[in-house]
Amino acid sequence: MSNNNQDIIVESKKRTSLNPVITSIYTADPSAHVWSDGKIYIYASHDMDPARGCDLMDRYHVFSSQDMVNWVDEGEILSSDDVAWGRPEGGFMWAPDCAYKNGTYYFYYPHPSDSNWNDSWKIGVATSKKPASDFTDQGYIPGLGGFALIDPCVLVDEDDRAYMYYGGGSTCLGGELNEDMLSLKNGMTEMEGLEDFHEAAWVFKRNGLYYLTYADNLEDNNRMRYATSENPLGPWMYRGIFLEPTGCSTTHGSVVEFKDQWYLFYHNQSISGEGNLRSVCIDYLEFNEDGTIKPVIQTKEGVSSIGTTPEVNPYLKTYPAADCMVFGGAEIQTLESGQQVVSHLQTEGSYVLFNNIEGGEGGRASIELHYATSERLAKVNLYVNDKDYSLLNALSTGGAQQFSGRTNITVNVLPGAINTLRITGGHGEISIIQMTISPLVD
Ligand code: FUB
Repeated sequence: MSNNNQDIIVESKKRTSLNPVITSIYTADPSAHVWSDGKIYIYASHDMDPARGCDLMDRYHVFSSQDMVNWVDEGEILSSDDVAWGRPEGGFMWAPDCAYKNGTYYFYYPHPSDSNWNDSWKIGVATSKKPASDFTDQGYIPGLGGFALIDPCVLVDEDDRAYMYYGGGSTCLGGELNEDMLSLKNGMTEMEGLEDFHEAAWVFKRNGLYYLTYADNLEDNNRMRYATSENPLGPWMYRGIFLEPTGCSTTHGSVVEFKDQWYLFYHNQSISGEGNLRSVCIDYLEFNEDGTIKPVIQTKEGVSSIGTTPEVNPYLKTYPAADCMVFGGAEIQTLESGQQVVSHLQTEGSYVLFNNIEGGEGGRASIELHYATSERLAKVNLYVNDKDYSLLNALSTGGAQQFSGRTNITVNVLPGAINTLRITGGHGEISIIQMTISPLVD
C-alpha cells in the first residue's frame, strides 16, 4: 500500500508512471477513457488547495497520455463560473465522467443548483467536438434532482446505446440515455444485487460481461467492490472487494483497457496527508480465467511505458531565472556552476515576475517550473496575467541544490510576447532555476 508520504521525491525523467501520477495539482475521482486519437484521457475532480472539505472542488482539468507514463495537463475544461444554473457560491464540482457519441464529447458532472447544496444536486452536461478543450455547458439532465445525485458514469455500449449510472448515500441508479445524450429514455431504476454500495459507480464491459465497480461504506477507509451482469442495467451479481483502503477516507476509480493492458485509476492522499487533497494513481488490474478481478496491488512505481516517449514540444521556450525580476525578500543567487536561481520566495511580500513571455498564437500553454527543494512538500502560487492558478505542489528533490524538480500546469496565455507570470511562495523554501512554456496544439 502506498500511503507513506515521507519518501515521495520528484523525478524529472520517469521510467514508470510513479504513484501518484499527477503531482503538481491535486486530482481525484479519475474517469479514464481511450478515444479514437489513440490516447488515453483522465477526466478528474480537482481538489483546490487549500481545501475546505469538498466545498471548494472546482476547475476540472483533463490529462492525456500516449504511453501511460508521461501525462499532459490539457488544462481546465469547466469551472463552476461557467455553469449558469449552478449554486451562486460555486465550488462543489464533484466526480465527473466523459462519453463520446456521434462526433461529440459529453462531459457529465455533479453540481448543486442551490446554496442548499446537499438537496439540490443535478447532473450537468457540457459538450465539445474535442476531447479536452472547448467544452460548453448544455444545462442539466431534466427530471432528476436532490440528495446524493452524484458520481455520474456513462457507458456507451457496442450497439451505441448509452447508459448512465450515479448514486451516493447507499443507492445506485442506472438508466438509458436518449440519442441526444442529454436526457433519459425511461428514467432511472435502482441497480439490484450490489453489496454495501456507497458511491463512485463505474461501469465497463469485457468479453460481453458488464462490470459495476463502486466504493463501499467501510468507515473512513472505503474499499472498492464490484459486481457483474449480462445486462447493462442488471440485476447484478456481487463479486467482492478488489481494492483495499488507500489510506484516504474516500475511494473512487475507473477500470480501463489501453493497448491490451487493463488498469485501475484511483486516488490516494499520499502527497498531502489530507483526505480532501487527493492525487490520482494508476496500477495494473488483472482478471482471473473466470472473469473475476484479482485484488489490485497499490504500488509507488505505478505502471511501465506502453508506447514511445512523446517528443519535446518544438515550440517550447525556456526562460532562465536570471531573466526574471525579484521583489521583496526574493533573491537571485549564483550557484557554483555559474547558473542563477531565484530563492527566498517564501518571505512575506516576496515575488518574482517573468515579463514579456511569448504566448505564440495564444490559448493553452503548459508552464513548467524547474526547481530544487529539500522540503518534503513545498508550494508556490502562480498567477498568469493576474489569473490565479495557485497552488502548485513542488515535491522534494532530495536537496536544496538538486534542480531535478518539475511542477507544471496548463494555463491560458495571450498571443505574442506580452504575458506576465508572477510567482510567490506558497509554502516552504524553494529555488527556481528556469521556467518553460509550451503551447498545446490541438
Ligand atoms: O470527490 C468528491 C466525492 O468524494 C466524490 O463525488 C465521491 O465519489 C468521493 O470521491
